[in-house]
Amino acid sequence: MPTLKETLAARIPKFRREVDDIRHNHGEKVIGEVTIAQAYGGMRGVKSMVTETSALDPNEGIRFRGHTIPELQKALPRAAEGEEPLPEGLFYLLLTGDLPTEENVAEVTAEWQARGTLPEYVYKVLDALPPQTHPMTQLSAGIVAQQPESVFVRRYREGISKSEYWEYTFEDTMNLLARLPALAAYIYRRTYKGGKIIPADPELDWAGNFAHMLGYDTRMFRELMRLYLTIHADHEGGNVSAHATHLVGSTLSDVYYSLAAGMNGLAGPLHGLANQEVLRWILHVREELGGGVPSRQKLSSFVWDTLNSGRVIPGYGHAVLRKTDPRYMAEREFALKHMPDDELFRIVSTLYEIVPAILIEHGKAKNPWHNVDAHSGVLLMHNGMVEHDFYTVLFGVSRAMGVLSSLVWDRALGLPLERPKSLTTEYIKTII
Ligand code: AMX
Repeated sequence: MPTLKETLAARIPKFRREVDDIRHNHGEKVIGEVTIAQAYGGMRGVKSMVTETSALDPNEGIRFRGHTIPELQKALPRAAEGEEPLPEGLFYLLLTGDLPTEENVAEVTAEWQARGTLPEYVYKVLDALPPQTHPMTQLSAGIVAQQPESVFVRRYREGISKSEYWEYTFEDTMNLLARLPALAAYIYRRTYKGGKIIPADPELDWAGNFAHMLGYDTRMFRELMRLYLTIHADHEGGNVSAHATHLVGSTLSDVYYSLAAGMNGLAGPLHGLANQEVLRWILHVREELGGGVPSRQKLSSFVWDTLNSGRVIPGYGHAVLRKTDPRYMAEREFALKHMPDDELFRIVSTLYEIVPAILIEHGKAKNPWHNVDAHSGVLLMHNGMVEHDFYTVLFGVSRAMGVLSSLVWDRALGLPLERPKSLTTEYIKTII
């Protein structure tokens, strides 16, 4: 069986030729136009970059290399004890475009186990931060602190050909992904559990071992991590964490600098931090309505009160999606299977039934449907992980797989420094 790196090495020259041909022979073809509204408005919908690993359809949701989440739940290899896909399999798919076999996945698991030890000095860097430092700050610091490990930087200094860049970016990617669970678990343990490290279990898969190092040794939590880390991995190229990683990477900054940039973007409340905001709102709903599972009627008036006071309903709406997020549905199915009677899940479930109709009647949100963040928090709460500030770190560990797979391809295709043109309002006034 060819290794993951050999499979990639075989794919790259052919795809490089295809892309070179497209750029050379069709480079002048127009793929879109940009309006003043888009230039001021966060570049929404501007077609201006290429990302191979996944594509987001407004109605259907995410497809990873052409496959939907329900398809992958069936097609990706699973752990012996479980039913959820192994994230190593998704990583193999994102990187190569091929659905992996059990052996392909076992190779990634073994590689990540072998490379998974966090350098001692990273613990010291984290220990120098006050314990109340936000977990996302610690994640970013812990990633960038490992930058001296970069194989790419060492080889670049020695002088390598451009065609080899991807190989050392791949090595850095494998090392960093292998160590992320140990880093994230230490952040959790030092922030919330007195700093006692739980050593890795070499018998477990990447997500199962992560659950173990976090201190959650139940089958349900291992399964939750396998699902969670699979479905949050990628959301095409324009979202902030993907775009920031790609942008910084385009300067030939190594994966440590690039991923830290992506994680700094994920830390914003309009991006990865939304999941903790949603959970806060649901807990607030429960408290305000006197505890337990409030009736549909009570929840309905609470939702209207929130809207009438000029606030948004967290967990609903999306910049691109126009239907229920399939990641939400995967999480809902997990809850229905494992924790149907959980009180917070029942609140989420009632909101699932009543909020879209209310938002449609309210008439503002372009997408009245549920997004992924409406659900993830209650799954973690049910399993005893009550520290909301940590949730975005889990998102980050997963997202690293997608954005770093893309960075390997950026290097493989020799994509150039990113440098769009900005305009001044003075200039805009001259053209209106
Ligand atoms: N509740 C109430 N009003 C909403 C709404 C919601 N959930 N979602 C959108 N709207 C309102 C907007 O505030 C806006 O009002 P305005 O015209 O008075 O400014 C109007 O509907 C049009 O907005 P939009 O084009 O539908 O949304 P957007 O692309 O500008 O923003 C998003 C998308 C996700 C920020 C927005 O839907 C929102 O704030 N949702 C709630 C927060 C949330 O769930 N965030 C997580 C998003 C998922 C993720 O990326 N992690």
